[in-house]
Amino acid sequence: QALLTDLRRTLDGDVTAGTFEVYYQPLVELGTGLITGCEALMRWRHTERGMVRPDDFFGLAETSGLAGELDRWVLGEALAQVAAWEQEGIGSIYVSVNLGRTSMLDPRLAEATLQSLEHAGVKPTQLHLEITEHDELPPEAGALTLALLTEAGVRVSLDDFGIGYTSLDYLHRYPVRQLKLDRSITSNLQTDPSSPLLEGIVAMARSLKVDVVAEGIETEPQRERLAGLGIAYGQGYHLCRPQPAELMTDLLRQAG
Ligand code: G
Ligand code: G
Ligand code: MN
Ligand code: NA
Repeated sequence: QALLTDLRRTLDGDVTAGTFEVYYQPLVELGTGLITGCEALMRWRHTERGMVRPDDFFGLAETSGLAGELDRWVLGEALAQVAAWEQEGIGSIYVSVNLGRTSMLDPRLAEATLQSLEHAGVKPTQLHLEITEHDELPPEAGALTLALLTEAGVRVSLDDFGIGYTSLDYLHRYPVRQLKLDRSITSNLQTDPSSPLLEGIVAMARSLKVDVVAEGIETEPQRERLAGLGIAYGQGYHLCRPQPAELMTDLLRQAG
């Protein structure tokens, strides 16, 4: 398949096939507007097709065995970026990196991640790893790895919370420190003025001592409602779109 060949070539550094980039989207404290972290989102600039989004190549990467390498590349990039921001003194923020299915199953993930942190000179507390529900993931997959990483100070974030079947199960399987409410929950706010579900999630998160991030905030009324419900953090186009690293750096300079 042509796309797979190009993916491989890009990974091997063949720029005639394409290049990978990391975009950054801030995680914002809803009460103050302060940027507390940034999510690293992979982009593939394909020579002929232009910008290809992860949804259009990550599936292929997972089935062809390239996904682990992609995740590791993003991790290295993101940690180097955080180290550069730290060095410039423009804020002590964390970076949130998505883990795919392959990475969750990788027995060397803990070791490799700690090595990357050390190599970049970044404190483990400045790294969040976003995990999400995957089909047929063995119940113990990643549990030991994530426990080891948590022990070292890395934080685990449960992505796409509220749409899967096993979200609640994941909460006790893994040492989760942060819940990211799926953006469908945020968009339902518009049509559903009462929010017993959200109130319940906030109460649960409080008793579990995990932070809550609302994803997909696209309007000011949504931001206000979510903040009013006691949700501390948010992410979404209304707060800030995913940005190339240089633009993110400018934003952080202005904010600081
Ligand atoms: O950035 P965008 O909204 O197009 O991302 C689409 C999906 O791709 C999201 O579910 C996101 O979590 C995922 N994604 C983005 N970057 C990475 C990455 O580096 N690794 C993995 N595994 N998934 C990613
Ligand atoms: O699955 P995950 O939560 O990692 O997905 C992140 C994806 O959500 C990224 O592709 C990002 O581009 C997208 N995204 C971020 N903010 C918004 C938003 O406000 N609205 C929509 N529709 N997508 C968003
Ligand atoms: Mn995510
Ligand atoms: Na999500």
